[in-house]
Amino acid sequence: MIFSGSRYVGMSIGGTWFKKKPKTPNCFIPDSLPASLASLHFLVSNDRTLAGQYLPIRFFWIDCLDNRLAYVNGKSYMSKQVVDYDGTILPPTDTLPTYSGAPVVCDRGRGTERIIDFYDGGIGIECPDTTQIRGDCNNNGRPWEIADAVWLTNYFSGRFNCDDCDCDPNGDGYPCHIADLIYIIRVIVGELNPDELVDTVANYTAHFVQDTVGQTISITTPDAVAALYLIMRGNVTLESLQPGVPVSYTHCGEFTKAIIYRDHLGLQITSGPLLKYTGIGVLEEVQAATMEGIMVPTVIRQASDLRVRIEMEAGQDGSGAFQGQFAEVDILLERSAYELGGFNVLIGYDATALAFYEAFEGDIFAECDWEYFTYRYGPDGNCDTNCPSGFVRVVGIAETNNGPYHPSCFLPDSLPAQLAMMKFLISNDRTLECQFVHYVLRVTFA
Ligand SMILES: [Ca+2]
Ligand SMILES: [Ca+2]
Ligand SMILES: [Ca+2]
Repeated sequence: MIFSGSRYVGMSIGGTWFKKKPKTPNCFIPDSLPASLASLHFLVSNDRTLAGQYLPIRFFWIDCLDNRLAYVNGKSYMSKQVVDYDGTILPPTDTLPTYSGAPVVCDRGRGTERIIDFYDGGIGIECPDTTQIRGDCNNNGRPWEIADAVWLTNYFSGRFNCDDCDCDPNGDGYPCHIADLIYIIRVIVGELNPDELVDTVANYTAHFVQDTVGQTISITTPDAVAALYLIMRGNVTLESLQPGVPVSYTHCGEFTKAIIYRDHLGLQITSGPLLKYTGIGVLEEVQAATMEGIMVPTVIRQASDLRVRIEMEAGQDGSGAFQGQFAEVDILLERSAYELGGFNVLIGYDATALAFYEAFEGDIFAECDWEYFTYRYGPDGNCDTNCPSGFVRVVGIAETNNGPYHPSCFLPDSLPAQLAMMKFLISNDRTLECQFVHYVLRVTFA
């Protein structure tokens, strides 16, 4: 049955009525094929009974001159055969109208040859409105098929232009989560029993930090994560930094959608570097799942939140440090998206005005039970006049291999936190007197 039809005509040279600016084509066939002859735009009905159906769009013959290609010398070509959208060859008919190509009656015209293969196409409606049966993501009435896992994979890869997805194989009430994909895959391969509902969420949180300068994303998780789904705003290219665990991704509109998962080896994703990317993108959403198909809560932070400051101990408010006396300068952690494993800072100062005396552990050591602190001062490196005249290197490490003792935290509950404190003796050289003390006291990261 014909619901509607359309006719499209193109010519390489227009008729003589194109008076304004006669144009001639610069080629009659593009350098590479396939090439688009024309583009058809349709509005797809939102009738939900169409969900999951395929809507064919076919060539159609009303008379013998339909569906022809013309050669530049005027010769005209017509259909040899017609292949339908599902790959079947449509059997020729004797009469018009027909979907099956020009019938035999059309062979009478001179200068025509049957050499064209026509291939029909169409539009697949891939997005069911609702999923009634648990595990039946493609909504065809048969749950736990491989096709259901493929459907869900395609949903994550953004191959469907669908906002709606309410497929919830693991039954935790959060539809279309990466945990659902893991769950359905493991049910299909016989590793999980679909009768057991997942009615819980993991009791730990995976933290993600995007470093927009280094263009990396890292993960910190206290326990196992088997799979991740990430959405970045912006089209970026991604490379996995997790040994043996690949990333697959697609560009979907202005977003990049990525799945990080190694199915058959059961490799887990561990704390550390996760992804390297090129291009401009902002990590907007991460979903995480365990191997049991349980959802893991996630938190995203930007690495630009990391800030370390050398305190302006004197001079900023007009008060000066007294010459011949000690002054103390803090190294503060003002912002951090990371739990820290330690720090190693190299500080430069003017040794003609300041004599380094000693460095102390900052409050973070007491508050978090950090385990190692050291410092060293004096010449550092061979940079001669390019270097400051004084150096202090200050090192703190949260965890050392000292048996059952572990730090109680890697990041204090509140910031700023004091990482270290440096004590200087200020020269009593009177030529320094009344100078801007904060200039004399200038202490910088080297
Ligand atoms: Ca199904
Ligand atoms: Ca779910
Ligand atoms: Ca330890």
